[in-house]
Amino acid sequence: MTKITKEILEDIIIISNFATKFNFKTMSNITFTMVKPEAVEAKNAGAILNRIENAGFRIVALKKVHLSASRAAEFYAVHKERPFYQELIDYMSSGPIMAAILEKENAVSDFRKLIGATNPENAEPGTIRADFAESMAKNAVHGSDSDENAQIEADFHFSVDERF
Ligand code: IDP
Ligand code: MG
Repeated sequence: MTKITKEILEDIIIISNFATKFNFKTMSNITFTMVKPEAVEAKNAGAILNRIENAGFRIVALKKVHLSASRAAEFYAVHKERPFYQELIDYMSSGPIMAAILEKENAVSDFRKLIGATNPENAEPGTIRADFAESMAKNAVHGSDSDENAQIEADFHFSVDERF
């Protein structure tokens, strides 16, 4: 058996710190999205995912899932004081969604640009919401608003062995 000297131990610590930093950097280049119920129902999920891939995002994880009201309430808990909270829960649990983790440099901000403003009337022409949203509430897609929330939202929907 090799004896673990102080030098070897120091090397192990350096390598492990590097691995943590590298992993952290890689993981911050993701965002989380959902194709919302009305867009799935309208058979726009394929077209929307195609736009996302064409914009340079890589699909790390993807699934079709029907959220229960309590799962939707938990996901949107940050909005619980807002007047549209109940409407949002009812809507997001009204039918299946497509949930996905997406990877790209500057994933969060680039994805917000790709989807456009929350209210489709204010969304830039050519954005996903400008082209597919029905209304402020039924606005076709979700996109994380920060790296931290992207991690939380990705973890909410996907286990580690569902990511590739
Ligand atoms: P975002 O999806 O662009 O980040 P948020 O302000 O985080 O917008 O709101 C979350 C979701 O809640 C929106 O995507 C939309 O579906 C819904 N929502 C936001 N504002 C309203 C509203 O005034 N009426 C109804 N639904 C709304
Ligand atoms: Mg938001």
